Parts: sequence; structure tokens; C-alpha cells
Amino acid sequence: MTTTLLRRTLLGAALLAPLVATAADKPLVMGFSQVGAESEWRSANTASVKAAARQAGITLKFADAQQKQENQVKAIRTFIAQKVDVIAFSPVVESGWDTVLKEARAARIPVVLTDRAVNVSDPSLYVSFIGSDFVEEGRKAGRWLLERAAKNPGASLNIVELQGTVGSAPAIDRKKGFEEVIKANPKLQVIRSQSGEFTRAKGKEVMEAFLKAKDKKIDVLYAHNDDMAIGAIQAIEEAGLKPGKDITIISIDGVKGAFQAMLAGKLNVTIECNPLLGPQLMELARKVVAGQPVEKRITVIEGVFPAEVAAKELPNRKY
Ligand code: GZL
Repeated sequence: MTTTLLRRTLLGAALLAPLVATAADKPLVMGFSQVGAESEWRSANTASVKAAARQAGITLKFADAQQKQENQVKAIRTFIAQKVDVIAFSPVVESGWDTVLKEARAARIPVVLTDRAVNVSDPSLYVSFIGSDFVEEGRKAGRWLLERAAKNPGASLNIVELQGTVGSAPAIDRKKGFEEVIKANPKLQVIRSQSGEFTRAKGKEVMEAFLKAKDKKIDVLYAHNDDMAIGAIQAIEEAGLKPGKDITIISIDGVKGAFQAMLAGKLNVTIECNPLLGPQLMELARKVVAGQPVEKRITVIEGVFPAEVAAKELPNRKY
């Protein structure tokens, strides 16, 4: 290589060095739109995402949508304007995302779904979805009830259901999975089903209405999350009944409050739904930004915790 060419090459490298160094040192920036702060599960999920971002050295721009889709759309548009490296969000409901996800694609910002899924015309609008299998969670709830009902063959059981947020993936899928399984025993009938919006307050309010109806005896409550079950437990007690005994209660999430209710004999089983997705989400985001291949669907391993194991398991619970 001639001296001139060598000199030009070294100069070029010297000019590029700060740019390369800057790119290499610049922390990855993630825009994260969270559903809200409606339940113990959601608070644990938020804590996991924030802690994992800190741990990974990722700059997190976090927006709480207070369970409103329009706030999530606004947050995603803000992230696009801020030119973040990646957008992650837990969609409060399944539909209504095509337009804003097309805007993210036009801005060449990859999108990752966490916790809940979306219904979009073009699945390539998001790179990957990391979250639980809610249909399977509903099936697990149904299987637990089938096994319990089998101890008293032929007995009719009237079930009331507290659904999650209307239009949300967990509400749609947990209902679907539960019904798919309990249809094996026609004596198990869902006599009332209404949304308690995943909150304790609304869960209590709707359970009060179920109890006031009085036309049919309630044998079982199936709640799509522990917070609504805990609210319903208050309503059942205020009606002079014994939760967990007069009314068998099945719920989902596996938060500490559920284990405490099981220890008190007021809840019969909780189906785990793991909120601690933060570390996996940050690892996924790094791969996506680096253009590495990632799985379209990443699920999490989850268990079933009946009251019999609550005392042993409570000390191990992380949320
Ligand atoms: C499930 C999550 C649900 C929880 C609720 O992954 O989306 O939302 O079950 C939370 O507790 O409000």
C-alpha cells in the first residue's frame, strides 16, 4: 500500500472512529407502553421490566396507559417521534393496532409484543410476542374443576365468571380455554359471566350483583385474575357466605395475595401467569435491534397452585 493511500486510510479510520465508538457505546433505547396499574400482576410486571432494563443498561421510556388504548397509541407515536431503537408494549385489547404499527414500520422501528397479543391484518407488523398461553391457563382452571367435580359425580354446579378487560387477549382466551374443558361435564354450567376489568373493586361490585340475583345458587366462581377473586371474596363474606367453602373459587395469576387467601381458606386454587418477563424481553430487544433471528412466539412455563400447597409455596413466590 503506497504511503498516500495508507495515510488516507488511517485518516478515514480516525474520522470514523468516534462515530463507530458512539454507535457502540450508545445505550439501546426502548419505548415501553404498559397497560396500566390495575392489578398486583401488572405491578409485578412493571417492576420486572424496569429492573431488567436497568440491569441490561437499556434506556427505558415508560408510559402507563391507565388501561386506555388511545393512551397506548399516543405513547407509541411519541416513541416513533423520539426515534427509539425498539418499541415494546402490552396491548390492552386485541384489535385496533394496524394503523399505529404501520407508522412504526414506516419509521423502521421494530415492535415487540409482551404479555398480551394483538389481532392485526399483517403479523409482520410485530417481530415477536413474548407472553403466556392464556387459552391453556383457562384449560388448567377447567381441568382443576372437572377433577374436583368428579369427586361428587352427577352433582350440578352453577358457575359464575368474572371476566377480565373486555376485548383483551387474556379475557377472550381464558374464557375460551375454560369452556372448552368443562363442556366434558354438562352438569357444570356457567350461569352468569361479566367483566370485572381485572380490578378488585370491580370484581367485588360484579360479585355483589351476582349474589343479589338469588334465582340460582352459586356453587363456583371462576375469576380471570386473583385481584377480581379477592374483591369477590369480600362480597361473598359480606353476603354471609364462606368463600372457598360455600362457593369454590378458582382464579389466575398466582400473586402473593392469592396465596394468602388460600392460607385463610378463602380461595381454592390459583393458576400461575408469570409477570416476570423483563429479563427475557430485554434479551429479545437486543437481538431484534441487532437484526438477529428471533422466534415469533415465546411462551413462559407456568404451574397450578391449589390451596393444599399454599403454605409451602408462599415463601418461594417472587411476586
Ligand atoms: C395476563 C395479564 C393480565 C393479568 C391481570 O398476562 O395481561 O392483566 O392476568 C392483569 O392481573 O391485569
